[in-house]
Parts: sequence; C-alpha cells; structure tokens
Amino acid sequence: MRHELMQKEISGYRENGFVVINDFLTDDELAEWRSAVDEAVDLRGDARLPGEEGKVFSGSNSAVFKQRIQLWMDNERVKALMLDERIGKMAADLEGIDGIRVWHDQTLIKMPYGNPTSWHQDNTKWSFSSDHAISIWIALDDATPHNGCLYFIPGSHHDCYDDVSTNRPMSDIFEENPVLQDVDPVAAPMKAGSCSFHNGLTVHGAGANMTRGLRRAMTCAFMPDGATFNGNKNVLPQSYVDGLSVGDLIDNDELVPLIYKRA
Ligand SMILES: O=C(O)CCC(=O)C(=O)O
Ligand SMILES: [Fe+2]
Repeated sequence: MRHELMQKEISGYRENGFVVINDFLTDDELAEWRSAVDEAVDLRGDARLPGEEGKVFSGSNSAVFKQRIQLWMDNERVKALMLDERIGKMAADLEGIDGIRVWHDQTLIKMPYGNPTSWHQDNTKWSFSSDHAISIWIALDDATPHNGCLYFIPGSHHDCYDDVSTNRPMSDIFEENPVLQDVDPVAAPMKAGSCSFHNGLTVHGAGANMTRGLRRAMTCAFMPDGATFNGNKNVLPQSYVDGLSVGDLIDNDELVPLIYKRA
C-alpha cells in the first residue's frame, strides 16, 4: 500500500477538495480487497445496513448502484482492511487533524447499465457537521468515463450547498446553487487499486455504467475525532440516537472506531 503522501498530494487535496492516489494497492492487496468485499456482499444479502434484512427501501438508489454499508461490522476481513491505521493517518494528514474515526464504510457497485450518481455533497447527510470529514474511494475495477468513474467540482468544499440525493436529476444541484456552474467538473478515472480521497463537502458524482461489466468500489467515510451530533440519525442505530442530544460527542468505539490518533 502506498500510504506515504507526497506534499503535492496534500496541497492539491486542500486546494481542490479531492486527490487521486495512483497505484495505492499492490496487485496482491487488490486481490484481497476484491475477495473480501465480494465475500462480505454475498454474506450481507439484500440488507443495505447490518440488521436491515427484509426491509424495502423507498426512493432507493438501486438503479444507481448496489450499496452495502458497514461491511466492516459483520466481516472480519473487511474490518482488517478498512480499519487500517495507515489509511486513518492518510486521511488525518490530508485534513490536517489529529484523530480519525470510521463514520461508515460502503461498497458501491455500479451494475452494468447502472444510472449515473447525481452530483451531491456527503457531509450534509451525516449525523455530524464538519469541514474536516473525508472519504476514501478505492477502485476495485478500472473506473473509466464508460463505466461510471467519479467526477469532482474542484474547490467546491468551502461551502455547504442545498442537499441533493444521489438519485435526483443530475442538474439539480447546479440549478439550486448556480455558483457551482462557474467551475468545470473534473473526471477522475482510476485504475483498479488506485484510490481517491474527497472532502465531505466536495461536490461530486459519477457517470452511468454504459458497459457490460461491474464498476466496483470500496469506500469509507471518516469523522474527525471530537465531532458532535447534529440531530440527523443517518447510519446510527436508533438505540444509540435515543441516548444522544444535539451537541453530544459521537465517540462510541463500537460504532465509530478511532483508527488513528496522532501521538
Ligand atoms: O461511487 C459512486 O458512484 C459515488 C461515490 C460517492 O458518492 C462517495 O464515495 O461519496
Ligand atoms: Fe458521495
């Protein structure tokens, strides 16, 4: 794993709100990530989150991608890969913060002929609000303009825009926030085994999968240590949310493990 960041990767991330790390995983590591994620997805079955077996999702993203969240919670192999301190340090270094917790992982498998992923921000959906939320997106297949690679709006991470979900019309966020139309989107094609990081406020989306193959990605969203509850349930279990008030620390190590703390 190429986990030592170059200074220009850190400065590019801070300027643009995203960075692509080419050749992040070795071939052997990529084989293990693919195999562990495939195994975890098979075991999970139809449930999107742990414990949601049999639940039918309204307004779901199922035409956009097959989404399975918190795979680390029920698969030891994914847990070992995803809760890697070295990845936590990369995220902390990019954001210039001292501690990183896992918010949630998710695999996003864009199936053959899958819809595009509409332009959106991530942090607006989560249970904490922070300028320093960050996600990693690891390509498990080559991600190309043909099968749904990511696209980013450089510099869009400095503001909160009106929330848009990933299955809305592609133009919605631009109509609601015309200032976003001033900047050219950037495509981020990646070879399998490469990854990107993006800030939780960076506006991003992905193209349709116009091919017969899968576009598999494994992703993880990270929460800065010290973040507090903003009132949104999101992926938190109801039983945990019931005990939280707005402003409380979200620091339950079983739910949001601390994977890196600067010494
Ligand atoms: O993989 C995709 O299509 C979208 C990814 C995304 O929105 C994310 O990782 O935050
Ligand atoms: Fe996203």
